[in-house]
Amino acid sequence: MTQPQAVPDIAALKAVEERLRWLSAWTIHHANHVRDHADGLKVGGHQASCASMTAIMAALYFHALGPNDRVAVKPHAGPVLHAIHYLLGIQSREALENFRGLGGAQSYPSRTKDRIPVDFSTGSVGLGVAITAFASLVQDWLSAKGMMAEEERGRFVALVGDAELDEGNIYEALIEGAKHDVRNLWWIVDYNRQSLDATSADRMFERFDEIFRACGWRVVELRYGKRLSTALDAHPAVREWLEALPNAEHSALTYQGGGAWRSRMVADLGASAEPFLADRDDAQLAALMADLGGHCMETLTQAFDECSADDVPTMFIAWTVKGFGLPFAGHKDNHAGLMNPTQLAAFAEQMGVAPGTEWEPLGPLGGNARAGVEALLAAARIAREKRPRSFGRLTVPPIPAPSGEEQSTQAAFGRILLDLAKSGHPLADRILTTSPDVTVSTNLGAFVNQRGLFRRQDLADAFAQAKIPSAQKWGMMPSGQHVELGIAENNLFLMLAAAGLAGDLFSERLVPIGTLYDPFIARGLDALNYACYQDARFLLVATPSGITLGPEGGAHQSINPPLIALGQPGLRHYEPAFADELALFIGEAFRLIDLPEGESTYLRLSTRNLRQPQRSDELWKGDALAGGYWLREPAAGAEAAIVAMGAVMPEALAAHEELSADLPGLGLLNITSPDLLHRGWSASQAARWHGRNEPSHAERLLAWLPAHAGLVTMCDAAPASLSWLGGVRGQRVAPLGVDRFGQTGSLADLYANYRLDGTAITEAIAGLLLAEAKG
Ligand SMILES: Cc1ncc(C[n+]2csc(CCOP(=O)(O)OP(=O)(O)O)c2C)c(N)n1
Ligand SMILES: [Mg+2]
Repeated sequence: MTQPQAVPDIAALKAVEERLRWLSAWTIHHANHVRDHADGLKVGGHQASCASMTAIMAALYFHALGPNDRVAVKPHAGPVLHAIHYLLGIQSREALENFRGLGGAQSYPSRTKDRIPVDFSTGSVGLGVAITAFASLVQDWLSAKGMMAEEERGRFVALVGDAELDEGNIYEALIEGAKHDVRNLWWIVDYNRQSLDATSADRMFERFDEIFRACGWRVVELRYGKRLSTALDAHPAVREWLEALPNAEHSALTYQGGGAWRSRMVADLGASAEPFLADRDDAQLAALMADLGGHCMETLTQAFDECSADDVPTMFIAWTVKGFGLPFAGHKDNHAGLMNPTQLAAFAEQMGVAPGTEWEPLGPLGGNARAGVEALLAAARIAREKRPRSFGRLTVPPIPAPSGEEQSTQAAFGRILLDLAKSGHPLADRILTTSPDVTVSTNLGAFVNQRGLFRRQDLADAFAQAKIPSAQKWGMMPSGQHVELGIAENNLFLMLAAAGLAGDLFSERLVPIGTLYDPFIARGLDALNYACYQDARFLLVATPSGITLGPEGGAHQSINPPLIALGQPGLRHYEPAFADELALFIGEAFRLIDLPEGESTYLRLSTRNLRQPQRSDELWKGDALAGGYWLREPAAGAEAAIVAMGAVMPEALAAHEELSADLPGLGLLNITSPDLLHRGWSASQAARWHGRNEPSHAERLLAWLPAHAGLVTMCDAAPASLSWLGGVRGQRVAPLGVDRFGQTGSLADLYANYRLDGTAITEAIAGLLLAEAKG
């Protein structure tokens, strides 16, 4: 896997760095100052954040990276990534001219929206860093099973902002990675000591290395470039002074330039500064003081070469200047700073770019310099073309519903996975299960007993060896399929994101299944959104859910996840009431994982045992997959219907039976996915504007009832999950659901308390009919 490194052509790499610095700054400038934007909205971009990284990225992409290596680029250095691909001939001038415009290069690198190969989308800081650890773990999982050849393995690199290091999810991933002995990771910190608002706090300064070392990482600090390092070696007093300088002052002096450095050194060091300052004019002094490790090509290439031979996870702390070489270098307000046209013109002149040649990839380079750069571009080993996505590899076996008169969806889930594990079907070998310390309590245990826990080296189950009876086999092995995580839900979603991108990253589609308690989805919400944004494909099983958890605890009762799912693109919510529905949805979720136009699935399950329905046909299935079906069909002209979802179905059925005596023809609509119904409803309205007039599934279902009919919607979740159904045909709604924080209690007590019982349904229907009579 490790690549023999060519001797770096430092001059050519420096020339590439200058091209990247120019092109990234120009792309942003063009979007803000040259292109028309009639709406007057700020376009923005981060010239300073880019300039801080151009040397690091030149050294990486044109020297250190191998063809299998994958990189998560700090979001605000996106223009540098585009500039790299522009030099390589993969990015078009048109896309750069349209930077941050519709269809143009995206503000932040996007796997799905950019035309260049983006290994990991970034944007929400911290997540791009952490996902590399999980991608590396997935690589180990695949190769331990012979699904990946040794020579296909790569390294996972994250380019990290120093303020990004404040994101807690990085440390959750660091800890999880250490437990799994994760390797082949490079996290390269652009240590410019500036954040968005200001300069970074000094107190954490030089502490990060200790944290990483404690987790088994190698830390390589690239503090000074060769020239500055040599100069400081000769002047230890200056070195000592410089190293005691607070971040804010260092940045301010960098911004002020050589004259300020000089007077400050004289003021602080007196005569001992003189030998250091002699023979250097202000411009030379400023350049010397900015010769930090992250800008020195010799330092960078040497450090990368030295760490290329092994797979030890490595943190590089590359000291840099934010806005290196730009007029606002070091200024604390430079994060979103843009050069004005005059400054840009001066910068262009300094970079040798003649007016009218701004988009020339190699610009002013001539003669030997051009030849050297062309040779570098030709030799760049990182994959250059966007890889095709890998779909259509899985055959989904039939998923039979577990038998049993009374079942909970959670228990049925465990049995379905167990049956799959035992079936020997090839799909089962591609299932990667994962859970943040709730494997047993979410019923994944039986699958894990069959298929084992993943670990690169065997680790026997000490309890089993000692013959202590236990329902759980906890043996770990390379062939194990379950990745047990610590209790950090962010990590669960990052793991699902990485495994859900296995088809794209490693050309091996996996079936990732993650379980957690429904309320804790909120804990990892940004990471879940991040996974969906990248179009990672997985199955998320959330259980237990709602107040139906009963005595097990108010704090664990989830209320709003169906609403979260309703607003989350790329994630389909199904909430089955019965085991056969669940089996249907699991099969569908597997198909969706492997379809180009598919998506991920979220199943909201319950621990409540429900009497299973007797089915006389399979007609319900199509409707259930589309979001809902009539469990009890209404009679023509029925005045009302109960519209219920999930675990509260027994109350709905009982109320239906009781009320039918007085209200013959009362319907009971079983909602299996408010998410799909809503999507279909709004999509069909949009389609009408394009001349297509197809009623949505929600419209078709509700068209069984007259427009004046009333709906009692009920779910063990926020009532708004279903109450919107009244808007579909203008039918009146009495919404039942949970709109207060829950508490412990027996189901009967809780349902009565939260108005999810038969009495509440009867009252709600009476209210609707009364209102209709009055109206
Ligand atoms: C989760 C999240 N919070 C806030 C932001 C807004 N933001 C973008 S960059 C940034 C500061 C980054 O500083 P640093 O990581 O040091 O990067 P630099 O630009 O200095 O290289 C912030 C707060 C974000 N993108 N993501
Ligand atoms: Mg910074």
